[in-house]
Amino acid sequence: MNTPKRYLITAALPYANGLKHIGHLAGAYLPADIYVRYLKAQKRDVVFVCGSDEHGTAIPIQATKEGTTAQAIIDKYHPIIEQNFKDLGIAFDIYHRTSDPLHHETASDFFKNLEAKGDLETKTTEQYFDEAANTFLADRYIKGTCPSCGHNEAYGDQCEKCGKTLSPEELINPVSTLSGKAPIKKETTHWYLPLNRHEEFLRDWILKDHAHDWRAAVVGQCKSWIEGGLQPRAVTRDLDWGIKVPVKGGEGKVLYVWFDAPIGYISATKQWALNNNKDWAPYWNDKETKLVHFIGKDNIVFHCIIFPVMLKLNGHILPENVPANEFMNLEGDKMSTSKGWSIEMDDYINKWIKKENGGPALADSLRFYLTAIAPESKDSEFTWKGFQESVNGELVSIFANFVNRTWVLMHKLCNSKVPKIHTEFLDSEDLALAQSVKDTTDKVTALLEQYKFREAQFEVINLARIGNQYMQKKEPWILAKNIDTDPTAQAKIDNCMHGCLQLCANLAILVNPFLPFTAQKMCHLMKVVDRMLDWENAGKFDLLKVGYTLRAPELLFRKIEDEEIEAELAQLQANLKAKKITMENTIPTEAANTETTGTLKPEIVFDDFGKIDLRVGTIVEAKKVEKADKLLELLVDLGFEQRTILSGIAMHFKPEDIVGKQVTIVANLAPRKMRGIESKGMILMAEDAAGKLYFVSPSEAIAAGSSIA
Ligand code: B3M
Ligand code: ZN
Repeated sequence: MNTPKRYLITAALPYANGLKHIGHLAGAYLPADIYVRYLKAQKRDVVFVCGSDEHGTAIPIQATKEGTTAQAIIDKYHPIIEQNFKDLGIAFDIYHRTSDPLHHETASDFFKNLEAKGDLETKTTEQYFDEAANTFLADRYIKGTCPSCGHNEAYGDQCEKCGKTLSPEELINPVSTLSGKAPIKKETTHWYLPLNRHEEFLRDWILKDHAHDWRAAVVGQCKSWIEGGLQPRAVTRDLDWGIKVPVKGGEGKVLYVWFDAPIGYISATKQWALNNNKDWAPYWNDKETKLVHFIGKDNIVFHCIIFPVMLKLNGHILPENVPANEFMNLEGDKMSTSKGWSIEMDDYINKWIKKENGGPALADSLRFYLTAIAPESKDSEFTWKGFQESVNGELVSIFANFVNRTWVLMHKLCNSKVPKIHTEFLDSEDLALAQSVKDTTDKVTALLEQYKFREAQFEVINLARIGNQYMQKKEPWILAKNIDTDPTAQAKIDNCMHGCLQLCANLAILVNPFLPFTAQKMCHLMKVVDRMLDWENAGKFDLLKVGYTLRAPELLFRKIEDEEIEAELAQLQANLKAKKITMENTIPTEAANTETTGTLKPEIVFDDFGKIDLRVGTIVEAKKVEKADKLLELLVDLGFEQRTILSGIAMHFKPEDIVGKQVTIVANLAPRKMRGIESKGMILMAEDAAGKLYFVSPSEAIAAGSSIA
């Protein structure tokens, strides 16, 4: 493996339109930070850039919600997000912002250059225009019925119910969210990046060159984009918030946010260079730079297809890798700030870190669990119980316990000093311990180079586990009892404690990328300077000098208590309810009406309906599903059989209140497994405009299994 001359590491620029949650943290920022800390410990030349994404419709939309201006929104959230990252130990070299003049200039120049070289095309099309508001409508400003699932609050770019990507043209009965009126079509001219011209380049670069070193899911997504046929992508918008289109004919238009945002990585590097008296150019132009983008999977196409084409056209280097993560869910459901189902970084910091028994150790506790369940190859799930188990079972019982026992015993049995080695008494276990340190170092190094952070962290904890086993075998406390009778006892104690201390020093180095606050605290205990954490020291067994006095023991982590977890779970439910109420209160009346009276799903023929087998069922048993707050597990009698059906109604009904109820069942729905339980069928519910649920029941009790048609 050739060591690159320098590294430029980026983490996706978060929209400064609100607080960011721990799913974002786990998706891009934490893995990027681990990688960068590792590279810096390796003394590589590395710059880690990030910043706020302050353009796009997300910002003015939030401004409308909060009754303020777009500028006020970014000025509110940019500093909070920046501070949140700091408190969680995410150590960017610069946290820039795309509203900065330097960025406007950089993105403008970029656009002008492509335009001048003929790398962009213009095209005139008809787009939705709101006559009342006298403005073209960005995708997010148009709502209508989803052609795919019938949800009547789908946006012009996506249906949030079924997740389908849409274009405004696909919406049935579109309305403008600005005026509530149906928009008209009007001609407008835009600039396009003709991706179709670069298909061969993308095929070669991704599907050939990087088919094996990029994550399979990343290559897979790129492949389906390329094979689906690449189309020219509009890179300008009719909007007044953003970077003005800097060429003739661009009046009243701005650059598309996904055109300017990734250029933000370059502007951030420029600002970093200015701050540090360095040259930014080699980081983006020299082939010997290794560029790596850390992102979540929803950003893959922008970082692997669109931005690389832009980079190539503007004469820059291409990313060496884009280790995108899948999503992290929360307690059985997708994380979503707008729905109230999430844990904001800001909340976690206030509740856990900035509390009396909190402190930076609690930042590391979160970092630890998020890496332990990192969604590197598939979606994963954060649960508060899992957090507790992970912290108590591994950080406290294994890692902190080993360090603490070592410190306590060293003070008690070795006079608070690093004891010397008595070579004549070294045995195979002592040698094996030193070998484990070397082996773990090699493994962790290789895993980090391959972006396998989850496994790498596991290996570090495993080394502490090995330390515990070693100490358990050696039993220095038993040797201490025989010190008067056994002349070899002190020598054996010394050897054991010497080994444990050197192991601790190595643990500090290896854990540093993952748990930086802990590594600092360990340096403090060992009375060593940061330099000891240099990666080149890992694997060495003489890091702590014989005779050196060490500080008194201090606990590295505290246990997470049951009550704390219960409080968090209750809070989550409360947030969900609160959001639901505010959302209901903010839905405009017109939209609320369409929920109950308005638009229908696309027409179906009788045969479509005939495929559904609806039956009357009687609920005979109901209980909560463990770790899934929304689900009830029901046993439903259909006359000819009883079957298990899971239903997402736990927030609306108590199990004991619904036993005996007759309900409508979709009886021939393909079975689905959730939470390890197979659900066979679905219960139909009616929902009123306020979100209250009702069973659909026969008017009088009838035989279970009766069919409905
Ligand atoms: N702001 C979307 C997101 O936060 C977008 C990323 C920009 S990265 C250049 O997921
Ligand atoms: Zn839909």
